[in-house]
Amino acid sequence: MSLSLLLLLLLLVFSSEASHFMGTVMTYYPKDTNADGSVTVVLRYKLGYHVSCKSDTWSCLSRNCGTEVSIQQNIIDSESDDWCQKEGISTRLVPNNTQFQPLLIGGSWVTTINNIVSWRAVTLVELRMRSDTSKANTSPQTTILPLVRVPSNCQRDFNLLAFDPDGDNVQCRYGNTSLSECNPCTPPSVLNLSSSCTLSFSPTSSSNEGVYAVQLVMEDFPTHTITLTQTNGAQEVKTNSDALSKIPVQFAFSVDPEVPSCTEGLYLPKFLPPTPDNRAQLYTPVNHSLEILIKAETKNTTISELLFSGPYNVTNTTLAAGEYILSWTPSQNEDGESHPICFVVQAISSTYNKSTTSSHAYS
Ligand SMILES: *[C@@H]1O[C@H](CO)[C@@H](O)[C@H](O)[C@H]1NC(C)=O
Ligand SMILES: *[C@@H]1O[C@H](CO)[C@@H](O)[C@H](O)[C@H]1NC(C)=O
Ligand SMILES: *[C@@H]1O[C@H](CO)[C@@H](O)[C@H](O)[C@H]1NC(C)=O
Ligand SMILES: *[C@@H]1O[C@H](CO)[C@@H](O)[C@H](O)[C@H]1NC(C)=O
Ligand SMILES: *[C@@H]1O[C@H](CO)[C@@H](O)[C@H](O)[C@H]1NC(C)=O
Ligand SMILES: *[C@@H]1O[C@H](CO)[C@@H](O)[C@H](O)[C@H]1NC(C)=O
Ligand SMILES: CC(=O)N[C@H]1CO[C@H](CO)[C@@H](O)[C@@H]1O
Ligand SMILES: CC(=O)N[C@H]1CO[C@H](CO)[C@@H](O)[C@@H]1O
Repeated sequence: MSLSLLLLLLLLVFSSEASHFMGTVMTYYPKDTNADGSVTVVLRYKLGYHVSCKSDTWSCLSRNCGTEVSIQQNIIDSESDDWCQKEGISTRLVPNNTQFQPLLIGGSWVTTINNIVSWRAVTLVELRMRSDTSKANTSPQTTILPLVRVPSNCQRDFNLLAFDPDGDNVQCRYGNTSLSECNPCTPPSVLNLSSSCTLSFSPTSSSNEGVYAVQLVMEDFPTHTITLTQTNGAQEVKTNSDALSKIPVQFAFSVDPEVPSCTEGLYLPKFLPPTPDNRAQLYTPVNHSLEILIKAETKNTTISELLFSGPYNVTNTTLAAGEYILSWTPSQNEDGESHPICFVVQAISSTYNKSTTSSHAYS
């Protein structure tokens, strides 16, 4: 393979210095509700950037996001010359359980192919007490890599991680420009989205190759009618067609040059046992390390690396080409929580310079 040619190809795609944003995801977990009605909530977000990680912080759309008790940002993983992804963990104390909306605004996306002007993402944090669980609502849990790839000639379905700790029904839709959920929200022409959070790509002509911005909104719907109760006693009924919270799921999607074969295991990596199934749920007690063994093979390309997104402190170990271990040890303050992890294995060849296949797992 030729690294210089590969870099050239990428430089053509990402031409502008200032255009570096490669998406975001935010999820939240409520912690304690205090005697005075104030609530502690942990917001976790991912920020994706082209080449190297930058610093950006979320602001507040609805002005009642409370006070930030602690904040930390750490780099999760990066792919040389392509992307870097950070995780931010912001613990906030809000005076009551009224809804609030964290907002992320900034400069340019890494691509302008679908006419995105600048980045914008909004989360709706719902913390009112649910009648079914007697707890504050938790958002859907998901994560994604900053850059997802597909060869232009291959049919692929991407089943995004979509898990809800409250047992709610999780649905996806594209962001809506009139709701100011992105700026603007133009969906990529090359993808079809199902409400169950599957993105389908159909083979397309090479003229559609390039990097697209995908700006989704993920929402949780109760499976039956529930009541939400505010600190001051006010109540609201939510049926199974009312979204409770909403989170942004934004990433770059690259339609790459075609491969000679779309069969997994030839040019595109194929996962082998004991790699966990997509959307598998794994369990580990606090202070015990969870190890995910990943194996993949290709016949006509060389596996180059494992790329992942998940909580900071997930570590990867390379056992051999195509054999990796991801490990993660949850801490005491993550007890009882679910955290999303996703990964892809990437391969390189002289005829087809880059390819990925993806899978996802939970813990
Ligand atoms: C909740 O707190 C916000 C300030 O953060 C305040 O504006 C609002 O009136 C309070 N709501 C209730 C129901 O107490
Ligand atoms: C976007 O939101 C507006 C305002 O709520 C609504 O009227 C419209 O139907 C939504 N568009 C889509 C595509 O859902
Ligand atoms: C999306 O779905 C429509 C209708 O099923 C189909 O005609 C179209 O080719 C699909 N587009 C993509 C990019 O998969
Ligand atoms: C986990 O480890 C921490 C620090 O070592 C300790 O304080 C805590 O009690 C441990 N929790 C459990 C459930 O073992
Ligand atoms: C893949 O490589 C094998 C040899 O390992 C070769 O026989 C086969 O033709 C190649 N397949 C394609 C689609 O190029
Ligand atoms: C990462 O692990 C270190 C050492 O176990 C711990 O002190 C730190 O709090 C962890 N950070 C996060 C964000 O989980
Ligand atoms: C699809 C693609 O860009 N292929 C290029 C990969 O690199 C080789 C050189 O090693 C080029 O010849 C291919 O065109
Ligand atoms: C984020 C992380 O831990 N990445 C490491 C994965 O493994 C490769 C090879 O062992 C390292 O180079 C990365 O730093």
